[in-house]
Amino acid sequence: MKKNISIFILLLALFVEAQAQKQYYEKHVVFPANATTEEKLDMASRLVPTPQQLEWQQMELTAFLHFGVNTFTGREWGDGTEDPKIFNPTELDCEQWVRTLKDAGFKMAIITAKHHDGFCLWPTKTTQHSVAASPWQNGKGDVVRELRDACLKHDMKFGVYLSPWDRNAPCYGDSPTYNLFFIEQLTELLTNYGDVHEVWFDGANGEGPNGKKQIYDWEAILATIRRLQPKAVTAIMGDDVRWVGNEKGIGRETEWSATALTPGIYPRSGEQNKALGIFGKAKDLGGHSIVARAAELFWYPSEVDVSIRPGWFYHTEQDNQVKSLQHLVDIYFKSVGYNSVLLLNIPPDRRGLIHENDAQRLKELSAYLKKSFAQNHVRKGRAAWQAASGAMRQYNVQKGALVNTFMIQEDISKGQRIESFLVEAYKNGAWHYLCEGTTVGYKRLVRFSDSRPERIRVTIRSARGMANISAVGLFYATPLANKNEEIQLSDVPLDKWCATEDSSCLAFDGNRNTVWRSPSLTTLVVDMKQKVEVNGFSYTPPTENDLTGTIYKYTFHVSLDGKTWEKCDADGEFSNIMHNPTPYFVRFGKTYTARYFKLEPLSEINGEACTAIAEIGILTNK
Ligand code: FUL
Repeated sequence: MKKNISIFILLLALFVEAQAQKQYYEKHVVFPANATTEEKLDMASRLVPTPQQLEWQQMELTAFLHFGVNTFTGREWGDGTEDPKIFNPTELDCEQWVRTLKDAGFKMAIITAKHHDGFCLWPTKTTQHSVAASPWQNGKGDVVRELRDACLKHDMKFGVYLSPWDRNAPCYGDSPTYNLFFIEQLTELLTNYGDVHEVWFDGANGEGPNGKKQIYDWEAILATIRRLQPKAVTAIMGDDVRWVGNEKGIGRETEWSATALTPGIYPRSGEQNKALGIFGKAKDLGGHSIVARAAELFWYPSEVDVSIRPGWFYHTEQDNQVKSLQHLVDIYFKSVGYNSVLLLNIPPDRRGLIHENDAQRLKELSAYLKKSFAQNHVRKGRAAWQAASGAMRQYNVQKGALVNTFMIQEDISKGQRIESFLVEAYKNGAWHYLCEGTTVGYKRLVRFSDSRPERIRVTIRSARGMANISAVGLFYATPLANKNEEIQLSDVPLDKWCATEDSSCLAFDGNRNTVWRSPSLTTLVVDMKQKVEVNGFSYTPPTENDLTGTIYKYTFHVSLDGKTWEKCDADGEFSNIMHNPTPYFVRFGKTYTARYFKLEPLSEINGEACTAIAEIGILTNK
């Protein structure tokens, strides 16, 4: 009898334990009004991804394909006035895109079905501004379909970027009408092309205070996606995938997928995020103090989007500016290795192909990653480990193995729980510090200098409840030399140049790290001291930290005598410069003979009255 009671109690205890373990919150959790910080952290530890968010995270490498009228105009943001006839790729081959990506280890391709210019890469019924009005395949072509078919054939997941901001649609800004128009476009994309795995809406709207103001009906837009493609994740202006906060390819070392950041599309987001003092670019989105003050949490993991080139669209002059292998590897460690998914943009060229230079770099990247992660030198690194704060586990290491990279993964289907960890190596009879880190999540990679440990021990310094560690690893990633991606910003030597007001001007000292600043919107006038054939210029904004003064709209003028000026035929806008502060190369429609030039800022990125120029250069070569 006594024995039976003990068995019963044991079973009951196991049952209660199992129930407690099982109580997970999928994607969203609301804290009871009187919850203590401990209770909140416990609930936070049981917040888990939806099945599609989990599948998305496991992809690690995804690709963006920016393609459209900008590919043919050389712009980054089209203004919607482009003639659809300019869209005419000569050798478009979506299979080449997908094969290139697949061989490089990418699991999904996301196409800009419509960028801000409003030009649609599929023959939509909603507007004339589409491939149907282009000479490509006599107006019978459909880029979205071709990519879709190639993805199906090569077993690649497929996603669409549909820009909410539309500079072509006449109804943009007439909110109810445009919402219907946008939902109709979305409906076409989500019904006619099979499974869509990610829908990407970006938040850009550069029209500013005097432009058209559109109030989006996010609820109806999201409901459309849930109805038509329930398995798709919605990104950025969505609530499944969060923008990391920059376009440089750099994630956060401390990255909580379980975050207090309310997705921007929820009407309550402004108020809630402000009350918590957090925003998309904030450093900490889910630490103790934030959870303590939050009323709800979201499983809202980070996606790192960055282009393999300086621009998002293909520009011939950037053929030699494809990011170096070293740079891409660094991006990999700071995205995938920082609990994020990497969304790397590889823009097809005017032929409609991934350019040889980009394809070559992708090959190098995949060879490097394959080689680096081919062999886990930790023995039994895949054995599951449940660890509370303070728990420690020793691992044997393959004899004599040289390592410089530590990997640790949590089984996030049971939540993200680790707050910090320490790794030590046993060598020559003693334990030595090897590396440490904060959050883990799906995957955390930490690099350290070369070592040959006999054993390692991993300590979970702090966890929210019981962490579920699914893998621990040690690898060797060959260090790569820092390859200079320095680019030529001016075809005309700068040494004789003179600014009319300031002869030692930092705007043309050949150093991108020094910035010429003015406390007003100031026109920079330069005497090049020689006559040159000018067909463009480059503008480099301050690229680090303080972007204040970055020019958004401008005019550019040239002169032979410094008195009579001619306005050059230029875009007048450094599109997307706020999020992508890299050198901008502007080519004019014609060549001007000039000795003087002036750059007149019309507006600053945040509407401030100040100017900053890190470098300015003159382009002469076609
Ligand atoms: C930004 C856009 O403005 C860029 O052109 C690009 O599409 C990038 C991925 O998102 O917000």
